[in-house]
Amino acid sequence: MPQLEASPVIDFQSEGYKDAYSRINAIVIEGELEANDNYKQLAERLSEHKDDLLKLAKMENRHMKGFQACGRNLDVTPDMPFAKAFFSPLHDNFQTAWQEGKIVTCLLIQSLIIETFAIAAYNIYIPVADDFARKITEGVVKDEYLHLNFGEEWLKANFAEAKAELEAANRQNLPLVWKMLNQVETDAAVLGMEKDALVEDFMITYGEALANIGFNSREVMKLSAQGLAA
Ligand code: Y39
Ligand code: FE
Ligand code: FE
Ligand code: FE
Repeated sequence: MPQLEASPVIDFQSEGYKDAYSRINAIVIEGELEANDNYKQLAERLSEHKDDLLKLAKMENRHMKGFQACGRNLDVTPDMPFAKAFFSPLHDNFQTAWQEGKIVTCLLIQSLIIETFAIAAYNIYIPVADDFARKITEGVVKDEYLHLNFGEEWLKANFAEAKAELEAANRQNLPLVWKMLNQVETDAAVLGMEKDALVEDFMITYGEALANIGFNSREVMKLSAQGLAA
């Protein structure tokens, strides 16, 4: 019987697929590794949430191991130097903010921007993943919503004092996400992940998070589209 909706058959063993996977898989592994570091750092300073944050850090470590297994399962060697360079602008901004004591900026970078990026990427990947990676990714994405929720709750509770810093940090960091997406657009498409779908999922999740924290709808629109056209 013909399929009603044409979904192209993906050859997970083709050289083209594996080449693109070596970069996307590396990005995800590096992202999980850095997320683990970031939550361990946050745990040092947000001492009243230390145990929660260490739990989130542990989850990130588990995610990393799951995605390493996805690469091994396809016989792909992740291109870690590419991934490290890919994350370095956000990584550097997190570390600079940390040194300056800007915890709100650190939370925006990790718990809002990077978590939302992960949620968009994993949601769009799940329907086009191989069976092994799909099961892993389904488990991971549930955790990422918990991580985003941690950031939302903290920032909501501290909204009045955090608002101006959030706006500045958003202006500095959100444009980096759109640049990162442009860098991997071609590889993502090889995996069956369309850029438009990634952008749409990102905007929805990020906008909802900003609204939950306390921004009004005009502010949400302005903040979540920052740097998109660039
Ligand atoms: O909190 C987390 O687990 C986030 C670190 C993981 C980052 C995932 C970054 C995904 C970007 C993939 C881009 C594919 C198009
Ligand atoms: Fe680091
Ligand atoms: Fe994760
Ligand atoms: Fe996470």
